[in-house]
Amino acid sequence: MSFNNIIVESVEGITTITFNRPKALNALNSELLAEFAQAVEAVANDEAVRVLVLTGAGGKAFVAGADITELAKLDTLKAKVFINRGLSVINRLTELPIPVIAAVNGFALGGGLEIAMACDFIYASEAAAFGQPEIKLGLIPGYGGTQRLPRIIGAARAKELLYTGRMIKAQEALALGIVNRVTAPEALMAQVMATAREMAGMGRVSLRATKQAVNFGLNVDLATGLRIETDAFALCMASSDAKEGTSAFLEKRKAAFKGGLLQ
Ligand code: DAK
Repeated sequence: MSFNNIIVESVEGITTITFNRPKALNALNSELLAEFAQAVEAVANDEAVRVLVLTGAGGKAFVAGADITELAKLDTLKAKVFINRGLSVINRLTELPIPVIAAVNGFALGGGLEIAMACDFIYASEAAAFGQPEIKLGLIPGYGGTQRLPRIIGAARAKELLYTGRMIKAQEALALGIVNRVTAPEALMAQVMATAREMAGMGRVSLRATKQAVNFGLNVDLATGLRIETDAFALCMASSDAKEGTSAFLEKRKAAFKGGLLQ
């Protein structure tokens, strides 16, 4: 597959999608969103992919939001296509059965922050900056910003950022819990890849079950969440990975997870 606005690379089960419109700070236009959706779909259908990483080209931005030039020209019908395309790819990201890491190397604004927040977690470079500036355009976030940001940092802190459109730097994002780790810009991808490799070596079934238990559990009461975890645990026990993981421990060797259910 070849694309005009993204780069897709796979190494040892880790696929990296790089947003690649550096002249427009990787802003999301319709063509980029369509290509991104296609690439995420390919990842979803490829059993060999164990971890997905998202990042931005050009060293200045992850994604500086929706393409404002295009946004300004949308009529109602085109706006609907733009909305659906963006929302469906963001939903697809959260539903992927594998870990997804956002490697934020610069501006993650508007739709860019929303994509990053839909990933499982974010690593950022010291040069990163985050914000939901839609209010300054007379808009509000449209890809989940009013919902995910308060869930991550709390309603009051989220409202301050959403009402002012203020940009925050990586260290503040770290303190707020938006990002898991901040690195020197040149160390970002190595750190991300080290964590990706660590996760890629885990069992596919237990990774998927963990992700689903956390994601579904966040939207329900604790008792229901615990039931979701119990069912997910039972599923793992039926997998060859659980047999391999426990046997490897008892035999004092490294587990070699193959994924898949017991025959
Ligand atoms: N769109 C288009 N072009 C952009 C852009 C963007 N979002 N951000 C930057 N660029 C372009 C600039 O226009 C400039 O192009 P040239 O003038 O060189 O041709 C080039 O990238 C470099 O940018 P600057 O010269 O401005 O660079 P600076 O370092 O001075 O400033 C900046 C960087 C990131 C602070 C600044 O560019 C900026 O404020 N950019 C806009 C950020 C922004 O407001 N982002 C939020 C967009 S709104 C929806 C769902 C979601 C959304 C909408 C609808 N539905 C469900 C309906 C999402 C909305 C958004 O994301």
